[in-house]
Amino acid sequence: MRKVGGRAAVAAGVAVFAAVAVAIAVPAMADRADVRGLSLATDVTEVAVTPVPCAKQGFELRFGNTGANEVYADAFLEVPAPLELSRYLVSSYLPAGYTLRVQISVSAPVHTPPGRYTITVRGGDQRLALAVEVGQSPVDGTGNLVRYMPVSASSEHLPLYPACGAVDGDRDSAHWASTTGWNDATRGVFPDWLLVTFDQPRTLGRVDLYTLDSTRYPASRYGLRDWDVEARVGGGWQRVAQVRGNLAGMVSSTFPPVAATGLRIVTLASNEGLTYSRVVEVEAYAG
Ligand SMILES: [Ca+2]
Repeated sequence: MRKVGGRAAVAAGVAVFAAVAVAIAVPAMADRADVRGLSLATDVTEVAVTPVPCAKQGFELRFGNTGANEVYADAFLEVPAPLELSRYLVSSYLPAGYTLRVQISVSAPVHTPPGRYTITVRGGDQRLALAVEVGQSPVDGTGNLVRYMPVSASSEHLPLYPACGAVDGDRDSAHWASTTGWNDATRGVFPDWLLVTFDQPRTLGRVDLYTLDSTRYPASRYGLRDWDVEARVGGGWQRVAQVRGNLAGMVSSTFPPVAATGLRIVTLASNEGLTYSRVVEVEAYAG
């Protein structure tokens, strides 16, 4: 089980409240007085999870204070690996009678064993269990080797431009700014990188990169200009292709096939005065 420690409540009001609690001899629970009257609930009784990057799935946590006094309270969330949650701690001031609503996303990497898992949430003396049903991993039928694979980046401009948007199967630049493409978060700073990790060595011979290119945002202004394509071979990175001076929306790089455990796009310059790296989709094929 993943365990994530939370910070202790440190607000002065809590300290005073705790002192009162000790004075009236509530045994060994300094925050006991604060947690009475907390409530935990979710908007669904089960979360269905498809094990792919960027899948939009989760639940709403409702963390309430049904007591008569305001409190500072923590809710701790746990989920068994390899599942992941967008948050493991919800820490908030809760006025009397107030219910905080927080959206929690649930994700699982490709090849997570299908089946039932349980998310547990603890808040004060309350405990809640939420069932998660992980479905079968999808299979790509197009030969695209990076589809559904784990992806990360040097930085991400969140929430609208996550790295996983670059391998979600959507090449359409008209969908830009809706999580279907990656944009880094270090304006004016290069290089940036986008990394795909394979579950086993894959033979790579071609990489297609779709940079931002729409009527509103033409590649000649907003697209990537210079980048390297790198393959991880035998534990080290090899540059297998380089692109310079690009003005097009898509560039297909072909190279002698290599058995790779990873693919990395190292971005060196964009056409818009070196501001951001923008990748709508990356695809990789055997040849
Ligand atoms: Ca995409």
